[in-house]
Amino acid sequence: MKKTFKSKTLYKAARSFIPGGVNSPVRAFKAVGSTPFFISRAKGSKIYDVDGNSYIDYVLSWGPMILGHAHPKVVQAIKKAAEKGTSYGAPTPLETELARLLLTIYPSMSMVRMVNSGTEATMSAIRVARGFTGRDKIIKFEGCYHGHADGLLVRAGSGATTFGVPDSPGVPASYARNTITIPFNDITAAKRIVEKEWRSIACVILEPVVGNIGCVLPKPSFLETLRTITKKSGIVLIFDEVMTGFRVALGGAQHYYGIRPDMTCLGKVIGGGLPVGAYGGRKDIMSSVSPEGPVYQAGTLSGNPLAMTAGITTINELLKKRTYNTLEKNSSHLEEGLVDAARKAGVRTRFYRAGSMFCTYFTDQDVFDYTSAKTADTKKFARFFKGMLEKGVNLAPSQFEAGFMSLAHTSSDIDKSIEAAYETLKKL
Ligand code: HOZ
Repeated sequence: MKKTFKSKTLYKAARSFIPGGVNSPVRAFKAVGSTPFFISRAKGSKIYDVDGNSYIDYVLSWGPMILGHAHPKVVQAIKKAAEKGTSYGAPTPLETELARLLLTIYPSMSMVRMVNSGTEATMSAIRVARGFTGRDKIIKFEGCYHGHADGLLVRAGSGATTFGVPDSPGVPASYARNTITIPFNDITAAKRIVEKEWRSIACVILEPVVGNIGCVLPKPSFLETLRTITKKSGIVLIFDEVMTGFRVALGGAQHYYGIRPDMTCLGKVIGGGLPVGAYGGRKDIMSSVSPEGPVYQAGTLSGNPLAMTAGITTINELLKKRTYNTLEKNSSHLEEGLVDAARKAGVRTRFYRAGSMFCTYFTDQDVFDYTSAKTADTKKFARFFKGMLEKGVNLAPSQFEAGFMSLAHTSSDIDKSIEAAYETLKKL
């Protein structure tokens, strides 16, 4: 058994001061009937806890550490930037440089605004879509999680699904009324609602691959048809690529599936592990953002020099040759191993992967939306999670979160993880 004394003591102390002892719900390990380990440091593919245990990490800060933890170039760049000051609340050339990189890699965006998190990106994008169209309603899909803004916590994924509160108390009914939810991949329902209500619908927002109920892939033509019907009715199509950006492909799911959304939300990776989000899109839409246009959105820490530096350095590393071949090689290695381990151990699972994000569901049914994701046996998942942790492999502590691969994972890390999975699955 791993030592956990220090983590347990720290968790107890944290609970006296912080709700649930954590600053974001899923990381409390409640969904897997356990308590969290407290981190002392992380490097490359590994994360280390205060009790001296090390883990091969597939959480990667929920996605952004695509180069691996504490990448030397990113660390060096942040150190140098910090010496010049940590925040100015005034423009810097770094913001333009990161914006230029993003617009080159995501050509659907002609302009982009930096914010501090994915939540800020999606809530701002929706406000802009509403301001631009003069319409109030939005369409979102069940299980898609777009951060915790009011009106988006309706049938939401991530912690909201994990803890069984997809509709959070505290969200006024009047807000939620403007959010129409549809099952993911249900194009018939989307068509029906758009046909009936398009005059009042500002935008359709979705995670093109749903990372917040595991890893749910779009059915063929789902995204294309959404694109066609939204275009026809002047509805702004927003791709929330906070998870899928730089993960499904360098150019995100929009590049992979060949769809040009009107607006895109990014986060995680573009801050190289520091708090950043961004939203951008068509020039006519983005021109409505203040001070160019009337839609207000602001932030002192937006475009923060440390975050911009970490983002630029990370993206420049990702732009190097063969990066995505390596990510694909690592990810398919893990996929083959995990699928094989489950088969050999006689445990029924469904495995899904989009680029370097993935999920093993403990179900024998195909997973294509929220309802089918919920067929997964969460108790079995919890046993799997704990077994893996005990063997030094860190997965997200919920059946309804994606796993992530990094460039720092070695073949030996992956083989060890597959072996750990087989040993754990055998005993489930
Ligand atoms: N909801 C986040 C992932 N989908 C988890 C954030 C965190 O706990 O850091």
